[in-house]
Amino acid sequence: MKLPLVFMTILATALMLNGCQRQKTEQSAEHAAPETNEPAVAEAESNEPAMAESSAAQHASVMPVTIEGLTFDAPETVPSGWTTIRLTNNSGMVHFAVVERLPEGITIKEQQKQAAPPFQQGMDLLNKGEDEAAQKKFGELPDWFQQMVYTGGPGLTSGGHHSQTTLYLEPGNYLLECYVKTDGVFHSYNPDPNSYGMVHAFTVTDDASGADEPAASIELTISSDNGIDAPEQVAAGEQTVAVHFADQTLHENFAGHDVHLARLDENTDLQVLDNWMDWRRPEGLQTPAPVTFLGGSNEMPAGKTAYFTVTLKPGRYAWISEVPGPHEKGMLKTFEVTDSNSE
Ligand SMILES: [Cu+2]
Repeated sequence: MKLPLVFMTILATALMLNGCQRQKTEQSAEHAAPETNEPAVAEAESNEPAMAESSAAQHASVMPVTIEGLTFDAPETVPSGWTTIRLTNNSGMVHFAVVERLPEGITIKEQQKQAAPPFQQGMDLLNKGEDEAAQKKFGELPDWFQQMVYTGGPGLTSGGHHSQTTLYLEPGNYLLECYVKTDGVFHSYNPDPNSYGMVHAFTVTDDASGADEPAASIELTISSDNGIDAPEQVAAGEQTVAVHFADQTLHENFAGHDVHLARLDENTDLQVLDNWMDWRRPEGLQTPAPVTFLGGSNEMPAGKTAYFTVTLKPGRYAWISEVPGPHEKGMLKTFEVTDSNSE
């Protein structure tokens, strides 16, 4: 995931964003092919946060993020502390919102002008099978790119669905980025140099929200050695999953591991899903997705924890990481959601 993040950086300044994003939306319609296998909005109830009651006792600081087309609509400033990002995906395709902390002096402009283009040009080469030239192109990424810190955020969320992820935000300058691809083009890259891709800049202020850390009903741990460790059976209904990042590492796709939730059906081919998680493949992270994604947590540094709240109906699901070969790494784990009344 890391590579495409760069794209977002450039987009940053809030005021500029609003103006630019509007242009971007119109333009993006061109490179956003309509999806054919995305679930209809009516089907989205499975991950609707029914949190009004459960969260009532706790104080939450909410950052609403709405996706229309290839545009994030989100606040430009949020207080620091525990922050609940509520993602509403009104588009017809799958997206995510990875939160990236920018290095000192770097803005959305640098991200879009210096990082997004090498990623896209490298991807164009990968699509042509020119792997060596692609690696060279990725080598053109600016030094500051290595200093961006990926700090979580809502995982892959299919069109017409909502997802909710809570994380602790320190004061600083950040981006939200989506680098899912459509027609081989990263959402965070806009071929028009005067417009931004799917990136949103925001500032976390010194003001502390004082929001509470959520209470988890399920514990999940991800690590390089043991992959994803989570319960194999989960009761239907609202669950808040604590996603613990025991460690972090750079995988072959220049990204760290993260955790996404997929709802499977009887036709799901797990090998197709496995391949889809590697953005370097022409078919990787390319819309439409082979499953319905319900959110999760993008990668975080070692020792961090995110909380992902979801309402589950009975069925078969998988936790999966956006890394090459997740099954082999223990980062594709299927599990069952059972009717809580039948137990
Ligand atoms: Cu996207």
